[in-house]
Amino acid sequence: MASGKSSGISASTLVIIPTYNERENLPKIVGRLHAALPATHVLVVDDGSPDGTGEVADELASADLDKRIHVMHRTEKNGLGAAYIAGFRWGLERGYKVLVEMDADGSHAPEQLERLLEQVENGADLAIGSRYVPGGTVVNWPKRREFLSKGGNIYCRLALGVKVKDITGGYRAYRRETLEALDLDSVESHGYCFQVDLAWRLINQGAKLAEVPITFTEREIGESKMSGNIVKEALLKVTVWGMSHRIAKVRGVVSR
Ligand SMILES: Nc1nc2c(ncn2[C@@H]2O[C@H](COP(=O)(O)OP(=O)(O)OP(=O)(O)O)[C@@H](O)[C@H]2O)c(=O)[nH]1
Ligand SMILES: [Mg+2]
Repeated sequence: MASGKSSGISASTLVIIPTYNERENLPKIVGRLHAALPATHVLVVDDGSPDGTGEVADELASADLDKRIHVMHRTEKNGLGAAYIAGFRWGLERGYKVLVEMDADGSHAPEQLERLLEQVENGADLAIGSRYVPGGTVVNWPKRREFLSKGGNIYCRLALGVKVKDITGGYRAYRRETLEALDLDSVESHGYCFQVDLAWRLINQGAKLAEVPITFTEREIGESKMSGNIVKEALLKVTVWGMSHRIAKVRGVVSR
């Protein structure tokens, strides 16, 4: 049972879990979430997983007498970004006050969600669970994967001139007004880049971002959906955003 003060806000929190082939992971993560914060609602956004994750999600939903689990079935695998946008819309329409991004693979510990919610309660527009602030850690990551993530974050900081340490991190809590202020229709990024895209838009709109340390654990079951294309997309877009911003600054169009 949650003991901290964010157990209040968790009652109006929607945790969005995008899934593609996560049939073994999904029941575990939802179980852990409800053990940690029983009042939170969950929206599983499944892109027609061939392994039957969508059906597993439906079973979880119908077995939950408290009706906290919801499932959105999409027919095409359209990437993490599109799944989250659809999930945000669904949650905003239903009045949730905080919308959370959480992977299904166990990398984001539900037991640490309270830390993120506390930041939102204390005034953050977006709380990012961070691997790279003091206290943040990564467990069981191959060196190559860690290098890619750390390198990507350093590149983002340099190219965009931002201070956020884990701008690619995907464990997040958004205050609903934060998402309402974004033009979600115009977000086209798919993989990691989606996380950078939203944070970058919010920083430029003057939103208040907070990073809280998390323990990120490599998935034990199932396959990663990371690909070369996801890395390329991020590299290209971040470079373009950074350069456009610099040009706008030189022209005096933006001040930051
Ligand atoms: N609905 C949907 N979910 C996706 C898609 N791609 C990835 N996911 C989910 O997004 C979450 C993160 O995907 P992962 O494969 O773990 O990718 P990652 O965490 O970026 O990469 P790793 O660090 O290698 O695990 C998981 O819950 C996936 O099932 C997609 O196209 N559609
Ligand atoms: Mg993962």
